[in-house]
Formats: sequence, C-alpha cells, structure tokens
Amino acid sequence: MLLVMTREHKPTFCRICEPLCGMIATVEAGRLIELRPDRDHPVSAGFACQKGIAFAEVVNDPDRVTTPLRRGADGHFSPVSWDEAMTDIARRLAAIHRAHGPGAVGWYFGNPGAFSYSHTLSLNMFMAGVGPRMHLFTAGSQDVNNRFVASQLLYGTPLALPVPDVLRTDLLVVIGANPVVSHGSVLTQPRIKDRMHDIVKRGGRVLVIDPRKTETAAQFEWLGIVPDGDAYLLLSLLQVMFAENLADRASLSRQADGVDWLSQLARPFSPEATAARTGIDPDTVRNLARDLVRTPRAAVYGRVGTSTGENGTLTTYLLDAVNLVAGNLDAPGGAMFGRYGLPGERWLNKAGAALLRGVYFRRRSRIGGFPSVLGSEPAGVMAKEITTPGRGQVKALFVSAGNPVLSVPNGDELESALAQLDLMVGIDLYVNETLAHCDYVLPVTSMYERDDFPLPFQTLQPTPFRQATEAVIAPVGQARAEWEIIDDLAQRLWRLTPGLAMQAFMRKMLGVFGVRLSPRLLVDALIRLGEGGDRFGLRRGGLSFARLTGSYPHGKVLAANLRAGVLRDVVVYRGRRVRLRHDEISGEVDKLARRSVPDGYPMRLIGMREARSENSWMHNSPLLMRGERTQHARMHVDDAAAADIADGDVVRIASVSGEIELPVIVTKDIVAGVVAVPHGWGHKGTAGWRLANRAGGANVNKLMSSHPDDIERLAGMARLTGVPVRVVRAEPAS
Ligand SMILES: Nc1nc2c(c(=O)[nH]1)N[C@H]1C(S)=C(S)[C@@H](COP(=O)(O)OP(=O)(O)OC[C@H]3O[C@@H](n4cnc5c(=O)[nH]c(N)nc54)[C@H](O)[C@@H]3O)O[C@H]1N2
Ligand SMILES: Nc1nc2c(c(=O)[nH]1)N[C@H]1C(S)=C(S)[C@@H](COP(=O)(O)OP(=O)(O)OC[C@H]3O[C@@H](n4cnc5c(=O)[nH]c(N)nc54)[C@H](O)[C@@H]3O)O[C@H]1N2
Ligand code: SF4
Ligand SMILES: [Mo]
Repeated sequence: MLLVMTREHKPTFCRICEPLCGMIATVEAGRLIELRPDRDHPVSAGFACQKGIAFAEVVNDPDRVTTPLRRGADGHFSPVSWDEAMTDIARRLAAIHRAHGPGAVGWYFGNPGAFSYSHTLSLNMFMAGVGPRMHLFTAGSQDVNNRFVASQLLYGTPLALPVPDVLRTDLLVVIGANPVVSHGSVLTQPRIKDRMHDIVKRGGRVLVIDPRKTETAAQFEWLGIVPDGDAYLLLSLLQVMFAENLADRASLSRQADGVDWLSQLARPFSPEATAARTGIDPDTVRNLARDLVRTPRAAVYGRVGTSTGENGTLTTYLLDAVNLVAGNLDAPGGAMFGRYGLPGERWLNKAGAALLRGVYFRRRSRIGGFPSVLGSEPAGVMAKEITTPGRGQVKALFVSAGNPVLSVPNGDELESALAQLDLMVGIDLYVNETLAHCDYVLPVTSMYERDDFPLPFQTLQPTPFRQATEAVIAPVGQARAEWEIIDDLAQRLWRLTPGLAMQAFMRKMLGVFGVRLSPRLLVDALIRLGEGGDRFGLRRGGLSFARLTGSYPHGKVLAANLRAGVLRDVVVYRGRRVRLRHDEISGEVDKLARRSVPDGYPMRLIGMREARSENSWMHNSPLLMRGERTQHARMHVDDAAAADIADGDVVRIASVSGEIELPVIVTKDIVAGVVAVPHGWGHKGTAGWRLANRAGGANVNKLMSSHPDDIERLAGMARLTGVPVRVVRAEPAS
C-alpha cells in the first residue's frame, strides 16, 4: 500500500517575542515538523531568530505536559483525566471562595500570556466574575508597569505608549535596551538590527547608553553609564536644553502644560552635578542634548534597563520629557504614537483611561499599599500576600504562562510561601520550577496550536501592520487553549457558588440567543472596527479575522509609517496637552538625593538577556542549548584582578537579600564596578524539563529584595538593576 504523506507549508507568525516574525510552519501528518522564516512576510521578510526556529522542539518536546497532572503525597505528578482534574479544582476553589471570598483567589499571569489574545481576554472575564478583590499578579511588575504609569501621568492614559520611529530617525539613542538580542520591546519592529544599520547607512547615528557594551552597543556607538544613573542623565539633558534655550518654547507650550515646572525640576541637575552619578563626562551630556534638539529626526528609547531601577516610573517619564522638550515627540523620526483606528477611539480611550485611573488611585494592595496598574498588583509582594493572615490572604493560586520562582524578586521566599496554599494550579507547557509546587498542572496548547491576533502590539509598530493566524496544528496530546480551560473553570465555579449565580444566569441567557461570549468574537469585532477593518460590511474589501487569514496569510501593511501630529487625539486630558507637573514626579526626584548604598556591597548588579534564551523557558531546546551552554556572570578585568578572580572562576555574588554562585567571564566590555547576570536560570531537578535541569545555573532573583520598601512606589516595580552586591571568588572545592 502506498502511504501518501501530505506535507503542508502554512504561513503563520512567531509569538515568542515582540517583532512577531512571519513563519512558515511545515506540517506533516498533523505534526509540526519544521519552522522557517517567511520570505513573503512584508516586514520580517525572511528573518527569524534561533529561538523562533527552535520552537518546533518546544512543540514536540518529550518533556512537555500533554495530559492533566496531579501531584501526589509523595510529590510526584501522575496523569489524571480532564474531568477529574477540573471537578476537583472547581470544588476546592468554590469552597475557598465561599469561605474567604474573592480576595482568597490569586492569579499570576506570565509573559507568554500577553501573546495570546484569548488568554488575556478570557482571564479578564473570569476575574470580573470572581469579584473585584481577586488578586492579579503579572510579569509586568518586573518589566513594564512603570511605562503604563508614566503614560498615565503624562497623557492621562496608561495605554498611550510612544515608540521610536526607527524607520525615519537619524539619531536613535538607546538607553537600557539591547534590541540586537531582545529584538525590541514595547516596539514591534521585525529586523530591528537591520533597521538600526539603515540609520547609520543614511548618515545617522545609533548611540547605546548602557553599563555593558552589549551586542547592540558593539555594533553601534557605546556610552557606558553607572547602573541606575539614567534619571540623573535625563535630568541633565533637560537642564541643558532649558539652560541653553535650545527648546522651542512656543511649540512646547502648544504640546504641554507645566514646561516651566519641568525646567525648575531639572535646574539643579547640571551635567557637572550629575557626573559622579552617571560616570559620564559633562561635555558629552551637553553635546548629546544639543544633538537631540538639532537633529530634525531624533528619538531616545529606553526599556528594561530604564524600567527596573529604583525610580523606573520617573526614568520613563523623563525619557518622554526629553523627547518632548527636544521637539521629538509625535514627530516623524521621533517617538510616535500608534493608533488602532476604532470609531470614537478618543472617546473610548477617555472612558478606558478614567476606569484605569480610578482603579490605580482607589485600589491598594493589602501588602505595601501599592496602586493597581491595569488591575494588577506587584508580583514582588505575592509571597507575602500568601503568607500574611487576614482578609484577602491568597489561598488559591493559579499560574498561567509564568515562572515567578525564577522571575520575581526573592524566589526562595516565594517557593516556601507556595507550600502554604490550599490550592495551586498551573497552566503551562512544562512543569517549571514554580509549577513543581502545584496540586494540578494543566496542559496547554502552544502558540501554533491556537489562533491568534496580537492585540496589544498593534499600536507599537512603526509600520502599521495586521496579521492573524489560525492554529497550524491540532492541540498536542490533551492540551487545551487557556481560554477553554478558563471558560470551563468559570462554568463550574458559577454553578457551585451561590453568590455567583447571576453570572451563571447571564451565560445561560446569552446561550439561549446563540451567543457564546468567546474571545474570538470580540477580537474579530476589534479587527473589523479598527483601521482597515470591514466595519461589518460597511467598508468593502475591509479586514476581518477570516479575511486576514484567508486573503492575507502573510499579513497586511496598513501604512508605510506612523502618522505624526496625533498627540492631541492621544492625550485624554482636557486641553489635550501633555501634563508635566505631578507631585509624584517631584517626590521621586527628591528621593534621588536620598539614595543610599549599604556598606560592604561596592559593586552594582545588572541583568542581561541572551540570544538563545527566552526568560526561563527555552532552556529545554537542544538546538538552543548546544555547546553545553551554561549561565555566566560578566565582570570587568580590573575588578577581577583586584579580587584575584580569573576568567572561568566560580564567583560568589552576595547582596543584602541573598547569594548565588556561578562561573564568571572576565571582560573589558562592561563599566568597572558592574557585574551582569542573566535571569531565568536556576533550573532544578525534581520534575519537568530534563535538559534545562541539567543546565542548572543560579536564580539571580535570590539577590533581589521583595521588601515593600524596595519596590518602586508608583508602579510596584521590582528593583532588578543597580542592586548593590559584593563579588568574591568562591573557595575552590577541596
Ligand atoms: N533573546 C531574548 N530576547 C528576549 C527576551 C529574552 O529573554 N531573550 N526576553 C523578552 C522580554 S520578556 C523583554 S521584556 C524584552 C526586553 O528587551 P530589552 O530591554 O531590549 O532587553 P534587556 O536585555 O533586558 O536590555 C536591558 C539593557 O539594559 C541594560 N541596563 C541594565 N541596567 C541599566 C541601567 O541602570 N541603565 C541603563 N542605561 N542600562 C541598563 C542592560 O545592560 C541591558 O543591555 O526582551 C524580549 N526578548
Ligand atoms: N533579574 C531579572 N528578573 C527578571 C527580568 C530581568 O530582566 N532580570 N525580566 C523580567 C521580565 S521582562 C519578564 S517578562 C519576566 C518573565 O517572567 P515569567 O513570565 O514569570 O516567566 P517566563 O520565564 O517567561 O516563563 C513563562 C512560562 O510560560 C510557559 N509558556 C510558554 N508559552 C506558553 C503558552 O502559550 N501558554 C502557557 N500557558 N504557558 C506558556 C513557559 O513554559 C514558562 O513556564 O521575568 C522578569 N524577571
Ligand atoms: S525575534 Fe522573536 S518573534 Fe522573531 S523569530 Fe525570534 S523569537 Fe520569534
Ligand atoms: Mo518582559
């Protein structure tokens, strides 16, 4: 008999990181056998990185969770049926909800969750059903929540996020980001490295301000900075712009209120006054300020390095303020705003912003009293929310698409807190270090087993672009999409919980009319109503989910560039001008003068990302781990020599909070006094991913503090950079 193997090549896109590169998935007999870059994708045009290509190994990983698992008394996981798992989970959750209310329920939503519209939307619906005091923790408090708060202060809405127009700029100043490795963040620009080289080719400059001469800095210009010195540098740039009258005051006052206030705020921070804090020569700062104003198309851009210091909200506010004062906000080649193009978008933005601002100002976390950023509280206090008795103590925790034991400050504290939970459920591809503590781990579809439309990234693209995809293969094993799991859980919970009967009734009623509130319905409506959408038939040839996947499988460019001059539509404040004056900001500036360092910790710890890692979760891919990869610290040759440390030695890095040991690479490509350690390592071998466990490494977040005093006030951001540490050679094994 002749067995005919059909082999299909399906266009789709990668959702590991933010450029969302176009991919061709080769599917044979229902199996994903290969991923390769899509040459017909209009923006990524045949580019994909090693992680994207290696993802086929994740999909087919023998260590992947493919059935629901229950942890037995001996700590080992064994398979159970979906119904058995969901029945027990719902019963226990309902009992906890009944006894302690919604405040006893917590959910940690990790980074890959943001790359699935249906995961995000269904979780929001679930939380609305459980009740307003349910706890939500996200990776955002280790990443980007400060960006939302800075935008809320400046523009009145947390959702107005400026992106550098890399396609048209002639001076790009990258502060605390490493796009050659990270591929860009809060910026959806495939082939970002090529686009940065284009800037240089057309006679422009790319300047990288970073404590480490990163892979990006090595290809462009590098200016070293003392970790967490950015707020001082940015204040000095403003000071020079105002003192030298470089700023166009007339146009500034059309765009913003509080310009004089800002100029007063920056006044004490001359480049001479801040040089010791930044390590940057005053003339260099002056010239940079002048260049930013005088180069017609210039932008400063910051990311994780400027978000995770002591004053991340201030620093991000200042990045935008520098763009504004230099005349580069909302201008071609500057920092620009993408728009989604919904009818009545400004009105919707205003309503949404009012809601989110209300939540921010009214809701405070039980531990530490932190404001709620987009409905979430700092993951840094999650452990204490679990261990501190009283109303609102978390007793049931769900973790979807996250590994907080390795990603939030003080992983040890969190690990021991998890042991106290009455119910813990993980929804993941793997039994990671966090999920090893679960009662149940539920198998989930990978991105290629679900449809998608990357909703949160639509306004972050210098080339406005739309792409949607259907699943390219059926779910592996018994995996289910998050939204199906959440929907099933909701139905069971509503049935078991009398207080939530109203939700159950609403569902039924909608069901009678044939309406299933599926995330797909919602996202389709958003595509149809947005820019380029078919407006439900009103615009012929317009887009819908089906039309995107059917007629534009490689995606569709909506416009070559972002539109400038939209600031008045983006800002929701009455008067439509950027609001610079905030007590919160002057309060943070006051704190700069009070910064202190504990004795005995002379070095500063920073983070770094690696091309063949994705946070904690791709260390089980043989392709990415080839060459016996392990985790290394990086330190300067002079510091190493002074401490009698040689390249390859194991060093002990200690902070006030903890210590770790790992081998070191000695280099000149880092500012003296700084040590860099990648996060996402520290895999350990009880369950789960075998290759990752063998690679081991150390959890750098053992060195980070989860004390509420060490968490940034305005956005609840963990302090993950500039952390005072001591580095010594670990005693050689005897
Ligand atoms: N290969 C790979 N790509 C990724 C990821 C990954 O793990 N691996 N993760 C993805 C995720 S979740 C994100 S959020 C993005 C992040 O994207 P990026 O922010 O571009 O990536 P990072 O490597 O964190 O870059 C932060 C930079 O800030 C520098 N830095 C640290 N402290 C300071 C400081 O105080 N001041 C200044 N000026 N610089 C500082 C660091 O040396 C580092 O180069 O990357 C995404 N892409
Ligand atoms: N020291 C230090 N710590 C950091 C950072 C740093 O720079 N320095 N960076 C921070 C940042 S920016 C981030 S974003 C966080 C990340 O922190 P987390 O989001 O907590 O952790 P990840 O390591 O990204 O783990 C993601 C998990 O999701 C799973 N997963 C992958 N795809 C899917 C999917 O489609 N569905 C589901 N349900 N699960 C999936 C993976 O198997 C993995 O277990 O780390 C933060 N921690
Ligand atoms: S750069 Fe990011 S989106 Fe593109 S292929 Fe690599 S992992 Fe995927
Ligand atoms: Mo992130």
